[in-house]
Amino acid sequence: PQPVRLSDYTPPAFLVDKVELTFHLHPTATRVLSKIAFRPNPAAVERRFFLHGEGLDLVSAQIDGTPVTPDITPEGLTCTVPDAPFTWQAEVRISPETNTALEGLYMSNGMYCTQCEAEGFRKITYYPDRPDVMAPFTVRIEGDLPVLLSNGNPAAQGAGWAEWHDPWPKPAYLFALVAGELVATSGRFTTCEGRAVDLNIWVRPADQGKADYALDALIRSMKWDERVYGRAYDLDVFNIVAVDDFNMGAMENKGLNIFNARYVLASPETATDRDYENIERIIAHEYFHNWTGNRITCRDWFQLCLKEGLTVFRDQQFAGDARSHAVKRIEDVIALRARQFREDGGPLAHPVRPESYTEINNFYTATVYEKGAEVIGMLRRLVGPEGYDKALALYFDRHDGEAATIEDWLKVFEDATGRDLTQFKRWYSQAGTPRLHVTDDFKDGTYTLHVEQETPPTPGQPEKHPQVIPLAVGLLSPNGDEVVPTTVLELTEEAQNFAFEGLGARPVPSLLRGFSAPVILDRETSAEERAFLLAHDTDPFNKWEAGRALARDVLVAMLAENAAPAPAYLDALAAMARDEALDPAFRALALRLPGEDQLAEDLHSRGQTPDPLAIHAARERLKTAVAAHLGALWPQLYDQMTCPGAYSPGAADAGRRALRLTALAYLARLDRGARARTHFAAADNMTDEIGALSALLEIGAGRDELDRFARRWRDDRLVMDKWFALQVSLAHPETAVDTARRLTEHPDFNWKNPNRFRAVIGGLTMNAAGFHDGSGAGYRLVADWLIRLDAVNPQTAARMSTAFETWPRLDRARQALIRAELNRIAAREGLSRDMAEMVGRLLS
Ligand code: DPP
Ligand code: ZN
Repeated sequence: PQPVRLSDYTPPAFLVDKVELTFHLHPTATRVLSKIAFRPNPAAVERRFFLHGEGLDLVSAQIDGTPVTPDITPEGLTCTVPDAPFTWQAEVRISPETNTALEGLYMSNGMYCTQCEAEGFRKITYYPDRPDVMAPFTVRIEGDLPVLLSNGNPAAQGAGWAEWHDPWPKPAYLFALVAGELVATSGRFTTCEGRAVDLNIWVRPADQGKADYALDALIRSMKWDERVYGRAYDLDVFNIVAVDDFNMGAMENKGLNIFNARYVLASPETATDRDYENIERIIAHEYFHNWTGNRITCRDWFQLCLKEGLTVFRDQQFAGDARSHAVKRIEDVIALRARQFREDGGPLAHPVRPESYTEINNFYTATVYEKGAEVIGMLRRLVGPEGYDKALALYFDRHDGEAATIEDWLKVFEDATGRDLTQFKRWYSQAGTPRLHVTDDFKDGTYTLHVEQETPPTPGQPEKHPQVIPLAVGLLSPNGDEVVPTTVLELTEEAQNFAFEGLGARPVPSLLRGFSAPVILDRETSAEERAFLLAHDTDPFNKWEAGRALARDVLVAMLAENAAPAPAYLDALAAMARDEALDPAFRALALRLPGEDQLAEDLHSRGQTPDPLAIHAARERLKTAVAAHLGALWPQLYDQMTCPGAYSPGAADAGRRALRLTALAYLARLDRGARARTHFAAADNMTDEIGALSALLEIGAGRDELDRFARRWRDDRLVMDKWFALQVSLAHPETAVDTARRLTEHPDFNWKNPNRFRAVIGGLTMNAAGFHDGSGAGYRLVADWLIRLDAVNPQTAARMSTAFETWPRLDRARQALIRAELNRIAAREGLSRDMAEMVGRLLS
């Protein structure tokens, strides 16, 4: 298939004024009747009538009531039409039950549901399936199921049928339909505009009672968007449905969000603090899309970051307000580095706004989402919070009801603030993570920072140009006082100097505060300076960053010289862990060592070839040394960090549990898991249960506990996903591949369920040392399963192929092993477009 290019965009030939759909549901023979009012688009450059359609069985078609016989291809149909408004009618037949790709209309455990973003609607009926064609939809569903849902407001219903009307013009990717035996957790919300909205979270009867937290998160999201962005909800009902088989996290269909069940269902016994946090974040994310995505949508899929970057930025703001901004920022940056920096540094690097794709599903990436959000954070920092608010108000005002572009978005900022964003726009077109090289000097009371920026070449982009980089800086005096509070320096050139005058002594710089730009900071500095910043920095992000850099340097030295961990680091860590002025959640984060994959990346960026097994071994040694050095502190923290009263998933208690379980994990290295076993046996919530089990698995224990866990949770799919994932991801490197293989033979390994597949196969790819086993057995197992899954669910299979994106940084032998597996996949007959594009990019 030919790639689609941004530069080839042309406006649609026909616009749609109205869509009426009727569904006669049947597992293998659903009939879909469509009646669509088309009119020629005055802005069109050509007049060809083309409707997308894939895998549809066309029963009949009419134009203005007269039967027609269109020309049908695998991608859609064409037909001669009047050069004036006309009505298209068609009947197609589809088979939801055999739709294993989980795109279009499919069935999940007897329930009908849909996923149309990006291009799934064309698997439901013939339609101009592109986001710049927006229309109001009326939907009638006929089916022998108690709950029948679609977008918009309920219009009428009776036994075995229901009608829905969505007055807001929308692109087809926001269409949704659900039919099943479902029960609702309901609430009501009155908007600031006085609209009473019925809220329902629909789950299977067996999951009743597990949607209270999701409902609470939804109400808080609605309030927050009114208060912070002035955006109110615009329909009389808001429905959310939890589905077991789902390729992604969730989907923002207008008025009918569909969620992967793992991001809706929670009870203290079955969900961890992390699950609660994810539910809160994703409920908010999908709700916020109602304005940033639905009311204002994307002109074409190249503009995906327009809705996703902005909506991630908004959900991050929301979560920071609901919890702790400092802790949230640190967690977001850990994730950004782990996923986006990794992507940006490898063969899959692409700009936040890509310029071509073969399969758009392959571009729902960390770069589009997370780097897209960072770009908005930088914009806000550059124009200030008030400038940002003015620009956003103008954006909603000017583009409501439209399908917009990144150019529209930036123009709004230029018009609202008067700032020229020509150079800033490079953040959308240039791939790769910029590196900042910083040196400094001090003379006659003047401290000068010399900053150079450089972005390495990425596929298709050999040459890079300087970007606008907001560099937030503070200066500390040698006694620890802040002498220059946070100041934002604006880098625009390849090399620039910034002087600070009138200082009494050489200051210690705190650079890139709050991680003010998604860049890699290179600066030679001493362990003493890092320890100083860990102790004194007033910027919580940089305080954490100093500790992380110290840990990384210690690990790099341990790897190079087989050295013992530097005592200065261990002492600094102990002081921090003991500091009761610090938030427990922050302390837990600071006690977490950099991940193995992160260390591999750090070594690679220093020009070394990482050895995954050596990294694992060094990190284990450091953990044991930290455990021993801070010895008596662990039982103290364990005793202090209890949470009196009933379980609450709020940030305060979750932070205490995180610190307590960190202490428990270190303690397990000293008492061979004795305390962890007691803790597991006494646990009355899933956070404690998983925390204790992880602590045991990490030291090679926990067999009995795993068995007990399985007996207890056998019937709970989401909890059992944890059981599958944990034992693979925490397996000893030598047994990881065998553990994964054994679990694929488990009777409950339902590999067509994306969550279960990700638990086992994804769990293996997350066990860095196990996955990269020198024999290549890990690569082979993952490739075997990707081939198998690709035949039934290309989207999820292609997504997981990113596990191989780090091959260029590995040693020759591993490179050859991975390339052989990728070539083996590439040579398969009948490979999906999704997977073919991914392996092609990975190998290029
Ligand atoms: N648009 C969805 C989301 O990011 C993904 N399909 O929320
Ligand atoms: Zn989204």
